[in-house]
Amino acid sequence: MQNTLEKTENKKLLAWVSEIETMCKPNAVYWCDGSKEEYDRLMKQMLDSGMATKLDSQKRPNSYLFRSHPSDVARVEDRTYISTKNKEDAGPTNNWKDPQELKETMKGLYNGCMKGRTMYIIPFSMGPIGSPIAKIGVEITDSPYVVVNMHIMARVGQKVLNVLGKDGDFIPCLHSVGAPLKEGQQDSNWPCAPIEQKYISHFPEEKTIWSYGSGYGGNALLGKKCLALRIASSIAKEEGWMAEHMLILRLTNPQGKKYHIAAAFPSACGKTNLAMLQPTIEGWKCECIGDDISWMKIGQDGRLYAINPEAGFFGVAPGTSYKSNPMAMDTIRENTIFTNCVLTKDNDIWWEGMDNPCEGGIDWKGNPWTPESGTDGAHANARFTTPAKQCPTICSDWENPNGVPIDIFIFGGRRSSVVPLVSQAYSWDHGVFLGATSASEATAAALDVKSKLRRDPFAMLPFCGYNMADYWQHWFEMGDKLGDKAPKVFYVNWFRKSSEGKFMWPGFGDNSRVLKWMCERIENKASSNETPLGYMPLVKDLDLSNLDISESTINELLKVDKEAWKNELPDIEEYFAKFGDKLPARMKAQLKELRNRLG
Ligand code: O2Y
Ligand code: MN
Repeated sequence: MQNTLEKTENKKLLAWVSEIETMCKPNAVYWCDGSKEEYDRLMKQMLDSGMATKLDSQKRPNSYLFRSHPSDVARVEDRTYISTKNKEDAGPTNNWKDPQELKETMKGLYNGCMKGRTMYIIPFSMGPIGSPIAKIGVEITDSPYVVVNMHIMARVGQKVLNVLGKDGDFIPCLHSVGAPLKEGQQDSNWPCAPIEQKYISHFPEEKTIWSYGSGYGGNALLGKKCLALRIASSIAKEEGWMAEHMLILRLTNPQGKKYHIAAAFPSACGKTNLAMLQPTIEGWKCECIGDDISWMKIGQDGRLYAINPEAGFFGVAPGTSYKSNPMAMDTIRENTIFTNCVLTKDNDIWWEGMDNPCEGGIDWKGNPWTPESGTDGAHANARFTTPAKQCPTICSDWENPNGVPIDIFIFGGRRSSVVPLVSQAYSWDHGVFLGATSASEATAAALDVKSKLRRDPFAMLPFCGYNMADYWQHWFEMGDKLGDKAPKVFYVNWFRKSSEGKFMWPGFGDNSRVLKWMCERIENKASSNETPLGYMPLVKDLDLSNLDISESTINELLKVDKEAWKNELPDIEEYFAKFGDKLPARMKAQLKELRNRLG
C-alpha cells in the first residue's frame, strides 16, 4: 500500500503505535496523510469490497452510501464510560468503571482484534491547525470507513504531525470495530462486535480514549463526542476554558454590526437548522460557524472567543429538507458520505421527510423497499458526513484560529407547555441555573400519560467527562473570570403547542425575530418585562412584521404560568438532590431566588 507520509519523530506517538500494534496484531500498519488521493483509494477499496455504494455522479458527485449493521446504528450511552480512580469524579450522570478493571477487560478484547485488518493511524487536529484553542489527537483504527469520515470531520495528516513535532503532546484515541478476521475469512460489509462487547471508554485522568466494537458515528469518530466533548470538557475545567455542546452562528444587523451566538439544545430541537438559519426579517444576515461543538477561551481583551473544533457536519438525515434546512441540503450536494439512507432507483439517496416522495429503492438494511412497505426506508439516525466549507452560509471567520467573540448564550428544550418562547437571565448565575435545569419532554406513548421531563443540563448529559456538579461550578467560576464581559444568557422554547396540539411559534427562519430581540437587549435598545423567569419581551418588543400570528397566540407564548412553574420546583429539587453535597451553593441560591420570585 502506498504511503507518502513523512511520518514523525514524536517519541510518545511512535512508542504508542508500537504498543498498539503489538497488542492488536494487524496485518499491516498505515499512516494516514489526509490527501484526496488517500480518500479516493480507500473509497475504491470499500466499493470493491461491497461496503460502499457510489451514488450517481451527476446527481450527487463524489458521494457514497454505506449501510451499517442493524445493531450498530447510534451512540451507545449504556456502553459509554467515564473511568476515573474515584467514582465520584465521574458523578451520578455518567457510567463509571474502575480504570484498572476496565483496561484489563478491554485489553482482553483488543488482544489480536485487528488480525486480518489494516491498522490506520490518523493524526488529526480539532480546530484549525496551529490555533491556540485547537488540540491534537491521534486515532488508531481498523476501519477505513472511520478514516474517510475523519478526513471530512477533522483536519488530518502530515500538517498535524508537523505541529506535533518531536515532543508535542496529543490525545491517544484507540478504536477497533472488534471483528478480527481468520485466515481466508470473508469480511462483512459492516464489521462490529455484539452489544455486550462494545465499550466507549474515556480515561480523563490520562486523557485517553479506548473504543471497541462499534463502527458508527460518535462511537467511532473519536475526535467528535469522545475527544471534543468528554475529554475536552475535563481538560477545559483543568485549564480554565470551556468545551460545550453548542452551535456557533454570526448574526449581522442591517447596520452591519455582528453578534456571535453559541447555543446548546438537546437532540431533536433543531440545532443544525438554527446553525444554518436564514432570517425572515429584513436586512438581517446569519452565517454558520459550527453546528455541534464550541471550544471557548478567554482572549486578551477579557472576552470569550469560540472556535468550532470540527471541519464537517455529521448531521441527522431524516427530516432534513429544502423546507426545514435548505442550507444543509445545498451542503450535501456533493463530496458527502451518507450512512443508512435509502438508495433510490436512480442511484441517489432519500430519507423520510425529504421534499419529494420516493418511488422506492433499497432501504437502509439493504432490502427492496417502497413507501408501501410499512417500514421506514432510512434509519431514524441515518447521517450525512459533509464538509463544513460547502455550506452556502459558512462564515468567512469559521476557521479563524483566534475564534469569534461570543455575545450571547442560548439554552433551550422542547416543551409543549409551561416554558415561554424566550426569557433572559437576570445574571450569569441565573443563566447557569437555566442551563443546568434545561429539559425536554419525552413524548408520552399514550395521550393520557403525563409527559416525563428529561433533564439535559447544558445539553451535556451524555457528553460531560466529569462530575456534572463540578461542571456547574466551573461555569460559575468562568462567569467570575469574565465579569462584565460575560455573554448574556437566554432561554428559548420554540415548541409550545396550543390546546389543539398545534405548534404556536412558526420556528425555522422566524426564530431570527427572537434572536433580534436578544441583540437589541444586549445593546439596551429593547425594553423588557421583569418576570419570575427572567426578563421577557413585551409583544411590542418582538419584530413580528409580515408574520401571520394572532395577538392571543403571541400573548400565550409570552405568558408566565406561575402555578405551573411552582409545580416544576419539586422536580428540579429532586434532580439537584442527585448531586448531594457536590451541588454548588450558588445553584441552591438560584433555586431559592426562583421560588421567591414565584411567590
Ligand atoms: O449517533 C451518533 O453517533 C451521532 S450523535 C450526534 C452526531 C452529530 C451531532 N450530535 C450528535 C449528538 O448526539 O448530539
Ligand atoms: Mn450533538
